[in-house]
Amino acid sequence: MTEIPNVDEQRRAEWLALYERMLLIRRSEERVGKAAQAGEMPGGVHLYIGQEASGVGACSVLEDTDFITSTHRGHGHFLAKGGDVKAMFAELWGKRTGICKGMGGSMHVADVSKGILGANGIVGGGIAIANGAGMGIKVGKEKAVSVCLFGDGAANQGVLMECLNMSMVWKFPVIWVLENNGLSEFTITDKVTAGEQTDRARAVGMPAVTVDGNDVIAVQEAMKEAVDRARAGEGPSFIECKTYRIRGHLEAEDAFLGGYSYRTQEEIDAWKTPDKDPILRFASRLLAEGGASQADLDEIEDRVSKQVEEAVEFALASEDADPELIFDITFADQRP
Ligand SMILES: Cc1ncc(C[n+]2csc(CCOP(=O)(O)OP(=O)(O)O)c2C)c(N)n1
Repeated sequence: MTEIPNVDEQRRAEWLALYERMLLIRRSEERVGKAAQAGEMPGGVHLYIGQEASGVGACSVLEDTDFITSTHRGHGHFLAKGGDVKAMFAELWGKRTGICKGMGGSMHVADVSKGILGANGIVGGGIAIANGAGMGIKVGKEKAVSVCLFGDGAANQGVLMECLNMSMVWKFPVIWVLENNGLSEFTITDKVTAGEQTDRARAVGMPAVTVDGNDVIAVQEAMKEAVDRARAGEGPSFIECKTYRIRGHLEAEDAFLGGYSYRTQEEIDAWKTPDKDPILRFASRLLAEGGASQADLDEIEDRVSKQVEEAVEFALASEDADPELIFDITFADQRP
């Protein structure tokens, strides 16, 4: 790395690591999108592009012993929490070397050794799982936290109020991280959601904040406070990250919608600009106040590109998943 005088070296290294993690998610998903659009990858994929700062900011203050639950848009969460990129690609391609032996695919990337309790095709499915993990931590008197990453569509599932209430009553160390991207599939959130999301948490007396979800440092700071509170035994917190989904709901969206459009191209383009896109924004900040040079960013770009291409090669060279496994992983001691 290039040496720049008079900079806080520790902060510089931390910020560069945040940048690299966001870029790894972006470049991985661009590659996944390419494969999915070309029909080279099995199954549907929902990309996280545009939301990287929320997941990376949230996971940046967590340890492997802390838990996260994720969504159908889970690749970014998986990588943000330290999931292995090769094992993720192999999973997406349905290979034996995949993180779930190729039996789960895009919507089920999980790695319990890293505290990643799994992506989930059931909207809102992670909410009660995160609450349960929080309960387990509390009962076991551990210092870990459980983080529920969920969307604004999921926030309209009744289970959220049940779990907000329960986590508050019993002071579970749960951090509720709502990634409000303003969309639920092809529906504009404002048309189906009343009131402020944070008021739902405040209704049960839970500390709640709204942050700019495209500002990785703002998310990280809110998370630090919430995690400190949870580890100190002071219970749950709610963080609403305002962000935007740049890609379609799923990669096959155009064919799915058959010409119908729920947003304009101008709206999408506005979120790709250097003052909105979480990665471009953070690159500017790194150069202006983080002590990074363009050479540092270029070096990261090279490293990430190589990592992604190696992951693709690894996945493509791996053997297909073993269909026989279905009997072992679906039912306990039950073979037809
Ligand atoms: C229980 C359930 N209902 C409906 C669906 C279909 N569905 C898939 S994604 C989605 C929208 C989710 O919106 P949000 O939680 O905001 O997440 P985002 O897609 O914006 O990341 C819906 C309704 C589903 N998968 N599961």
